[in-house]
Amino acid sequence: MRDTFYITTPIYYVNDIPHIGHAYTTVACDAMARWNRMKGKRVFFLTGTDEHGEKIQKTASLKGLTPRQLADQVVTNFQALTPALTISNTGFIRTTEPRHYTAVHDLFRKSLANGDIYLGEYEGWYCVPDEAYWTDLQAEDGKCPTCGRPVERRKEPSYFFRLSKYQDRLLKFYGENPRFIRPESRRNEVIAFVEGGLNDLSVSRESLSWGIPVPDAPGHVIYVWYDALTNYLTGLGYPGKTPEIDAFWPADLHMVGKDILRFHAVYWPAFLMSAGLPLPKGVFAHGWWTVEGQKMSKSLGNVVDPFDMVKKYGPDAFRYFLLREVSFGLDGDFSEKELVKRANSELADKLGNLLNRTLGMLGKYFDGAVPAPEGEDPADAVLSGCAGETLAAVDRAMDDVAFHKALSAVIELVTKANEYVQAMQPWALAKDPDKRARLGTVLYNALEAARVAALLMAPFTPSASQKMWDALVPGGGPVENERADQAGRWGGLAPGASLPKACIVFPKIETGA
Ligand code: ME8
Repeated sequence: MRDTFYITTPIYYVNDIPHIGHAYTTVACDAMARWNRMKGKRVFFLTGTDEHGEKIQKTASLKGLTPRQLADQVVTNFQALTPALTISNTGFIRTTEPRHYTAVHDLFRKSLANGDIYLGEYEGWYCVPDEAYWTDLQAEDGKCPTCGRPVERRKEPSYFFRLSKYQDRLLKFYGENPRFIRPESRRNEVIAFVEGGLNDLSVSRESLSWGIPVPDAPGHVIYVWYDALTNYLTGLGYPGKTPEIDAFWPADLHMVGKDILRFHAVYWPAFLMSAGLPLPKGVFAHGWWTVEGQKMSKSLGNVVDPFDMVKKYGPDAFRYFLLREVSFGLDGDFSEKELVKRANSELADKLGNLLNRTLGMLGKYFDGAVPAPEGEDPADAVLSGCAGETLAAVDRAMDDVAFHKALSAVIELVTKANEYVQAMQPWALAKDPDKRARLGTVLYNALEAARVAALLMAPFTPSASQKMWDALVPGGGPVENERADQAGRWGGLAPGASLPKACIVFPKIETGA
């Protein structure tokens, strides 16, 4: 098995500030990146901004700015989003960087040279917000089939990519790589789309100046999606023969929203095939959030600002909600009320409470010193068995990009641990000096379950997990440096260690209700 993992977010348009959709993809990638590091892999995690194209040019001119001024202003919000959400990305790419021009030119030239890109004339429809081309049939009512907004008629000389030539090769590739497009339902949609026939794709614009020039063709700029997709290579130093390209290409996972799957699962592999480059191993399309049951839109004024959420609830609760609330891949509804409910009932009442109350008892009965466990009652074996199963369940879930399943498995372990404490009644054991060894074992087991939970939560709630880790493993250093399979094994809590008498990681959120 390759010991590296390359994961990417889409690069975000700089025509507007970040919203929950951006936070969602980035947080999902971060959890995946962190988990793979905890599996001992070397991870490259790329995010960044998509700065060319008609949409950016239009927004800039409305604001009286040049596109570059707009990009330079807005990019700072996306750059600030990563620390705000405790994102562990290793690269950040802007498509206006010179290194990106080099990569796009190289890729484009390869397809020009082999005849896969040719000059023709484009006539059809264009959706500016989606930066997508449509045929008469696709845009039959004058609306974009993806977003429903009006399309514009276009007729201009254009370079085309011979997408039609790749139809069979793409279908063969999907057939041979059933995990390339996930989830399954989306895979079927893409296959049906490709089976329906592929037209050659316009990959340049003459009526636009804000883009990467077509090599040796003054007046033409490269289509923003051709430019944008190439970022995944630029981020590793392509076309240079860098150590990163060697170690990390092809990408393991391009995480995208469902609306931009076609670009990643059809166009991108075709561009790569044409250039003779290895194809990514997977594209996962996640669903969309509505907000309090309504479509999120500026006109409705219900756009969720991730900075706001972090300010109000902290990054851990926000991240937790995003990945816990919906089956990853399906659509979901965002509501602050539900966020607070989940954070209080699962993070504060279950996980936080397990840790804090057990530390409290350890302080009271053992002055904070971890006792050595003695013997194993059936109830102890059930709990340690459950921890082992949880580790395996999280591993499986992450392999399936099913964050909700990973988190519900951890919460299940915590629930079992709380029930164990309730059933063992350490406060009653403490009254009987003959039961001191048993009391020690019970507290050990409860704390050990909290330790395993803290470890397994680290990809999702990194700051809180670190606090829990510091409390349970004094001097243990960064939890993210741990190997899940080793540190997750039952019995890692060190007897004799001196632990704090309290640790509140998830304070209950007051609703005022
Ligand atoms: O599409 N819920 O950038 P972008 C969930 N530049 N996700 C949402 C969402 C919602 N309500 N609204 C948007 C682009 N998204 C291109 C990508 S990649 C080579 C180029 C998601 O800033 C959307 O699905 O418009 C997409 O994955 C992401 O936000 C970025 O959108």
